[in-house]
Amino acid sequence: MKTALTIAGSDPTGGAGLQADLKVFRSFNLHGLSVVSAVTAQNTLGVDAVFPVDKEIFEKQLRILLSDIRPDAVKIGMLFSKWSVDILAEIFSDRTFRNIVIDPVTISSSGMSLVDEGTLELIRSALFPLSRVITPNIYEATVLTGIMIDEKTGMEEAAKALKSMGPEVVVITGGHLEEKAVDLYFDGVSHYIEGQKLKGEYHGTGCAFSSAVTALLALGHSPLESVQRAKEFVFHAIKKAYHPGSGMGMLYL
Ligand code: PXL
Repeated sequence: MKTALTIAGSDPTGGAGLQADLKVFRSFNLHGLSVVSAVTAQNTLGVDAVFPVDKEIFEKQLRILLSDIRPDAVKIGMLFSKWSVDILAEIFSDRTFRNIVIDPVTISSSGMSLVDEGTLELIRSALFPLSRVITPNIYEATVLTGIMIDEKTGMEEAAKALKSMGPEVVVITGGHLEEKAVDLYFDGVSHYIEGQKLKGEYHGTGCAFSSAVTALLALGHSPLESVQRAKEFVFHAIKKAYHPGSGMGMLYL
């Protein structure tokens, strides 16, 4: 069985973070591995608190796991602390891990910051060059590039700037054009991936998308095919979403 690793925060609701990633990996028939970077306290109404794990706990989990199992793909989600980026940069610096997907998480849907000051900049400079695919949403792409994204031209300009930071492929999610959901896949050439827009507020769509891309890369698909299929997976997961709490809906993963 192929394996995929998520390095991410814990979300007790199971809607985002490593719990969601593991469910997605299982949906694609992979064995999921997980290393926790931070523990959040949250419910479907929002994130209440973020507790990064100690440096030693983070590093030990990774080194012991990787000394035994070599994942076919790795997803990097929420990393709160700058030192966690340094540890990952060192571990992955030998470039023997090709399928690294980075979801540059910044804030929760409810507006809580999920990164310490300076962490995102460090992810950009130290981890983007080691990655195969990065999956910022429009907001994250704006923060990372300083480019205002209001329409297609802004999205392409930001994608070019992000690609120059080192990843093989940039996917900017969450665009809207004429009532359609439009993501931009950029590997030097732009491919627009259109989908139907669905109403409602759902938790963890970014996590589910990036972990589905990771799963599909682990299975040997090309980045473009992985992104197209991941988008379809999330669309169906949203269509079958449900509400276990009084706040945001949970995807059917
Ligand atoms: O969706 C971003 C995200 C990632 N990781 C964790 C989260 C959230 C959003 O709440 O809680 C652990």
